[in-house]
Amino acid sequence: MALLWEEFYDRTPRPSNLDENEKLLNNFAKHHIEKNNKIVLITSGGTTVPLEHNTVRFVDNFSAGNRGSISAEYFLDHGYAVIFMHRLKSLEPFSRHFSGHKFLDIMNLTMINDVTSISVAPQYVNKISKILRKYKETLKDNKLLQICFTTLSEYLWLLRSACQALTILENRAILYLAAAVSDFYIPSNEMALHKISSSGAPSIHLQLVPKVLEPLVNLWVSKAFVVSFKLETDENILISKAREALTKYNHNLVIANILQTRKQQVVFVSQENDYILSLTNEQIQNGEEIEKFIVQNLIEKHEIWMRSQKLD
Ligand code: 9Z3
Repeated sequence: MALLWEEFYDRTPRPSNLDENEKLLNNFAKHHIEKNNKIVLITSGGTTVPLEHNTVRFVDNFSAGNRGSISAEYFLDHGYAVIFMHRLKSLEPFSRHFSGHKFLDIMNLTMINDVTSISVAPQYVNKISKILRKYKETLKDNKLLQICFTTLSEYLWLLRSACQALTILENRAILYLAAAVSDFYIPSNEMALHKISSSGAPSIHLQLVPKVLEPLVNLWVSKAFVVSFKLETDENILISKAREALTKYNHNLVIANILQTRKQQVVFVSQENDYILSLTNEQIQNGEEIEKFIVQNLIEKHEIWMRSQKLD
């Protein structure tokens, strides 16, 4: 049996940097409500579940952070302010274009008369200046707040605080829950203090994580537009699982995806209907990103939903 979500927060230590993050979140929300902007909270990357307090080993959830970081850039293009809540060292908006060796490949190194200079290789200048211009504009307009988590408990504490900061935006906030969150964990009081000995096969007992989507939708940000993601590896159960989540939590939308095809195809599952969004082979070859279409569709839905609430 999973703990009730209240019991989870009672029993799990509050991260030491949470007060600082709450200040950042509240200031960001206040700034954008004054500017009459909309905000999207994007969660991105996988959570870890430590096996020891002094953590040497942990269980991880799969997510590189592509979905979240790419989507953040498209939301910014559409004028939204973005809270990007991500796993430390997973992909981030803008810098994602330069991750790994790509960063080194774009640089040229020249040495003339013992003077070394570094420049951007000419074939990359257009692309990089576009990204850099958008990044600088985003900073100038204070449109992006980045906060990070590593463990499941850091994620759950931060998520609740971010939701609480967003309540003042009412229906102008979107929650875009793309992080891959562990379903299992070891409660703090059951976790080994030191590195588990390897002198024999350990017996590790994981508990179910309480489903926080329920308080999130009903209590923490009850007026926001909430979108969750459903990840499966078996196509046969994807839609039924997505619909089950939608019925259980009664939020606005579930975006369902299969691990192997997540970059080419997703299914939007809402109270009204299901529909597939996918890239054509030509779009894939042209380097189009499916997040562009996910975000376009979502923003249309958000607009219609906000308008319908005004009429009530
Ligand atoms: C997703 O399904 C994301 O689309 C991916 C993105 C994690 C597949 P990448 O970061 O991958 O681009 O590499 N996120 C939700 C995963 C999840 O844990 N969902 C839970 C579930 O399926 C519900 S919150 O039960």
